[in-house]
Amino acid sequence: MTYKLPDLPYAFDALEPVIDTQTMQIHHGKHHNTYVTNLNKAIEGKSDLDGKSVEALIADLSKVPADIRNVVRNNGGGHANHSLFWELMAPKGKGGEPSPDLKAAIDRDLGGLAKLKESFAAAATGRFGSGWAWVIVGADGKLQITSTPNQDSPLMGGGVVEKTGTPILGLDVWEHAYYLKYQNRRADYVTAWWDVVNWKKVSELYAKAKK
Ligand code: MN3
Repeated sequence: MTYKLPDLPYAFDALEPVIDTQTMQIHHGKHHNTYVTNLNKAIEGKSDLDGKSVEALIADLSKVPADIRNVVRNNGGGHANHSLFWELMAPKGKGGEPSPDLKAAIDRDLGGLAKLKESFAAAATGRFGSGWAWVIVGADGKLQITSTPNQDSPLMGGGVVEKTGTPILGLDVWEHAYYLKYQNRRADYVTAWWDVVNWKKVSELYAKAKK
């Protein structure tokens, strides 16, 4: 099986003015595509890994042969993270609101939506260098905020990441995700990003993950 670059669920300019067209084109067509290409190259001829979804592949890296483990960690992580990221966004005004169920969980576990945004921003701006900020559903069914370096995913078990769980919201804080428009102002990008969050999708992911 080979992994494929998914189409964006909207046009390249659909997230303007929060995320500019050129950033979306380069981010999807070059950066994400490179992760897919490198992942396919790495697993070529490894029949043991055949047919695994990228999420299953990265969830247990101990099953990946040692000589390609880091390549799969970086590029499989990159493919999984970006495939999710595109789905988590929608044009301004189209993303809806958290479902009543998700809203209740946010209130219960994270102190409400305003506090979630504050803690998430702290995770996103506090991540030194490149990485991601996340809201995950932990093994106990509770929401948690975390961040990962590089292309690590909260799906990576076995002590690879600080907190393992199912990601339901994630923000790419690599410079390639925002530099053309925001330059060094990562905090402004994080604040603006809430306008394009697809809460309908986040709510769906929460409903699936909490089971
Ligand atoms: Mn990226």
